[in-house]
Amino acid sequence: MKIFNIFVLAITCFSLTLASPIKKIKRTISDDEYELKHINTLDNYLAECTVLLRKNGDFPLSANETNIYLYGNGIRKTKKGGTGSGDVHTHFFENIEDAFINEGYNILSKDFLDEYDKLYQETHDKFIEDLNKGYDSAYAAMFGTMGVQMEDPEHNIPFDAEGDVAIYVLSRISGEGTDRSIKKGDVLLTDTENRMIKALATGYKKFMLVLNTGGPVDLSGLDYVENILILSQLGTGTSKTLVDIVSGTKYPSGKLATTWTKSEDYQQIGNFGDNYDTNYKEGIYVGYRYFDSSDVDALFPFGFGLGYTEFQYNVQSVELIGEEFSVDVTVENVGQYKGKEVLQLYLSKPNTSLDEPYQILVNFEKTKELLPGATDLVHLSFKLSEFASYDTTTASYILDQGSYIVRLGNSSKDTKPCGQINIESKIIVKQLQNKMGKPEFEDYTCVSSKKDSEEVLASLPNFTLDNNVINTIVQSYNKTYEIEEDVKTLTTEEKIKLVIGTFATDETGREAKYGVAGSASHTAIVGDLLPVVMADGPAGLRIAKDYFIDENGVARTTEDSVMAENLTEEFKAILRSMQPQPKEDDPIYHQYTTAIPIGTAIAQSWNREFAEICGDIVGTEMEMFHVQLWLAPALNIHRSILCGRNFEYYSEDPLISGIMASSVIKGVQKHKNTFVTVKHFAANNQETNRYTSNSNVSERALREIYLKGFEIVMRESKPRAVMSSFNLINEIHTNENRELMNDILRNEFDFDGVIMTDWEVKLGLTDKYPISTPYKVMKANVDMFMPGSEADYNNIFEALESNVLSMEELEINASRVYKLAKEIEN
Ligand SMILES: *[C@@H]1O[C@H](CO)[C@@H](O)[C@H](O)[C@H]1NC(C)=O
Ligand SMILES: *[C@@H]1O[C@H](CO)[C@@H](O)[C@H](O)[C@H]1NC(C)=O
Ligand SMILES: *[C@@H]1O[C@H](CO)[C@@H](O)[C@H](O)[C@H]1NC(C)=O
Ligand SMILES: *[C@@H]1O[C@H](CO)[C@@H](O)[C@H](O)[C@H]1NC(C)=O
Ligand SMILES: *[C@@H]1O[C@H](CO)[C@@H](O)[C@H](O)[C@H]1NC(C)=O
Ligand SMILES: *[C@@H]1O[C@H](CO)[C@@H](O)[C@H](O)[C@H]1NC(C)=O
Ligand SMILES: *[C@@H]1O[C@H](CO)[C@@H](O)[C@H](O)[C@H]1NC(C)=O
Ligand SMILES: *[C@H]1O[C@H](CO)[C@@H](O)[C@H](O)[C@H]1NC(C)=O
Repeated sequence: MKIFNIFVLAITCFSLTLASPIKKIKRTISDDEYELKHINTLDNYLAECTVLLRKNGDFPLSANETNIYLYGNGIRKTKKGGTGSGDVHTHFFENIEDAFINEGYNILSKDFLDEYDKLYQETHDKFIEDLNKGYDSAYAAMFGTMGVQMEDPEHNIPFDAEGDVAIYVLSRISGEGTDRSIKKGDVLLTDTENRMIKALATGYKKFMLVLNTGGPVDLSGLDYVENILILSQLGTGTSKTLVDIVSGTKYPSGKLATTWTKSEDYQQIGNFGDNYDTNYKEGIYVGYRYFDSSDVDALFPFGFGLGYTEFQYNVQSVELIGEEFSVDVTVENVGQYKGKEVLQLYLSKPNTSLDEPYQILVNFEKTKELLPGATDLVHLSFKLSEFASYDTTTASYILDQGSYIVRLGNSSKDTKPCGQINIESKIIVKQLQNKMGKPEFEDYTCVSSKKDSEEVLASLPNFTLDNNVINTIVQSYNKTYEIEEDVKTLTTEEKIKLVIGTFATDETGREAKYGVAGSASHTAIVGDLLPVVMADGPAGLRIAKDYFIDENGVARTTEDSVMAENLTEEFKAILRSMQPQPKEDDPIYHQYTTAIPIGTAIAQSWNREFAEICGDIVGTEMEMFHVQLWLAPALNIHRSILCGRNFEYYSEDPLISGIMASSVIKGVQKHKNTFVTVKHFAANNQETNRYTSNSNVSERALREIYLKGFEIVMRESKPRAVMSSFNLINEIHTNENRELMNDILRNEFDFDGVIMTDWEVKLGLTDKYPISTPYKVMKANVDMFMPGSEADYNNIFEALESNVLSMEELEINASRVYKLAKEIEN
């Protein structure tokens, strides 16, 4: 039953991605200036995304150390990013071995690498065969195998156990559709990896372990490894960046945006990945909020990262003006190498009436590049009201009476008080209404045993907040929406078409004609409106790399879907045979795009300017290829390290997530006619059962952790579209939840753009929760049901006929889509 339904839906989806554009630039592989330009721009920054976890001074290498041994699954199969909709087509990607060779290194471990390749190929062939067994159609296999990862094979391939310099690159990949797991070959090292790393670390004069992964692996028990670098997955420039760091041309200056520690030390207070219900019992104790409060010693804490050099910092002055606290700090490079340091400001709130974590991040700044001996002055500030706590009993954001300690540090484990603010009586910052329902459990609470000594407190600058500087905001929920006059003149058919994605209605792909090969969908072509073309991200702009123009003038991709990557040749051939193929003399055009770093790596740079540059590159390529709406960035929270899609997301902390996403958005939206769709709104923190999963979460945790980043983004960068998530929250589909979409998103966060569902929300077949229904989604004030189908059209039509949905309601939602499309035309 399930398989059958997937089959039907898959066809809609598939035909969409195949048929495509026309009024486009025809590119050949030689038109690569834009790519080279983008690669060079990124090259100046990529090392800032890498995090040096341990160092003993052996790296960077000196110029004469050019003979090196390279080991590990990441040397030839280097990962530039994750799988799924985040995978982009770039044509300049090189693996780590080639990057070292290009920079003049002599690789001494080729025999090993050749043997490993053979083993990998055999293992992979068998993996593909086993994986596809049991599927009776190519479509079912395509969906069923999505994101499933092959475990790295154990082996006994001989290697040189002694030498001068060895680098071991360990890769892991994950992606949409499947979560990671705590097993060897994923979060844990395989026996072979452990054995080889130990031998190399002890047998070589210099050894570095490099992690080419999208998220944490468990590094406990590797105490003998003295140089560890998180290279992460940096897109097109991944491999060259490693070579530049090893040679000293560049230096690492990233810091963790998510805690890396022993797998069993991550909090498991709530559950993860269960069939239907995921209970966020840990409440607000996500990431460092948990580690810092419960005094669990993380191996590598949030905000941690070394450089080749060392820094010292000294507070120059602190002040409280109105409700804004600020601190000026000098940072001096006291080491031997160039570097950049990131300073972080945290706030400890009093637990007068609400339980509070030990501290929360309130701002951060990165220094400019500092030569040895050089100094920079860094200014950090924050407004108290932006970090008020949500009190569910009064449905308000409050700053409680008590003493607030501001801490400055270079990681969440290494913070020192730099100021104290007293609030003499409770302040209600914002009066809201509770909107999101209530789970059956009470959130976990935790009282930290850490205490600041009386001596330290007495020596701190001490301020008292004047309560009058914060005026209580009373939120109203009565925002009204306008209907575009032009929309009223459309036919009912046209209005409905505007609120669903454009599905191919006939074999020539008439409706899809104006899309771009490999794009995700576009808005309806009604009247004189041009379609708004949508394409995936977030690791760059994802469109087809090759296409030809068919006899109807439709651009069609010739390539296999990336989702077909792990199908048997037999299944692949079936899919290919259903796809139009070019005639012999049809020219093939290319649309390569630049792969930017994964979201987590962008966050690790702690560099707003760099995040904006990433967005700028995407925006430039969107303009070039006539894509108007990027289905990114994605800013869900790293609730568990196991979420298969974490690499697309930024952090376990909502502030850095919101700030990084805002910077990316500014970069994209400064281009003409290019806009973003922030996703997945909200509390979408696992891939297992993603269509049926219900996130049971308290209103406080939702607001302080899971909605916070979106709130920041709405305020800072005005994204033009939002995509809802697959999951339910407290048993209601996010896309059918009017409280979430209308009351919170449109009223509280003042969002005026288009809201769309994620693709194929109807795959949510379950006995427990009903699937999303197009007309209910519309009623919740979501504007587009994606990717749309004839059945969706009929569902809305019938709701209108039976007056379950009014024409006015439809017109309001259609107006927003209409407005966006109209803007693009002009
Ligand atoms: C490499 O050069 C350094 C000086 O930069 C020198 O101390 C070292 O002995 C040289 N090593 C080799 C292997 O030649
Ligand atoms: C196919 O399998 C490989 C090896 O496990 C994996 O890296 C890749 O992500 C898979 N591709 C897809 C689309 O799932
Ligand atoms: C606040 O912390 C103290 C210990 O420092 C604890 O006894 C008290 O229960 C906490 N109050 C709340 C509301 O969590
Ligand atoms: C962080 O700062 C402290 C001083 O507060 C210093 O002792 C420590 O070495 C620094 N750590 C890093 C990783 O720079
Ligand atoms: C800071 O000021 C508050 C309010 O004036 C006072 O209660 C507190 O004792 C002072 N703390 C220190 C350490 O001076
Ligand atoms: C909306 O509600 C607020 C109070 O919540 C009220 O002041 C305002 O007049 C209302 N606006 C409309 C258009 O009803
Ligand atoms: C999830 O929360 C709902 C209430 O919103 C409750 O009915 C349901 O039992 C909860 N699920 C679990 C597993 O606790
Ligand atoms: C559209 O928006 C209006 C106004 O918020 C809302 O009442 C309605 O339910 C939405 N749905 C449709 C189909 O118009």
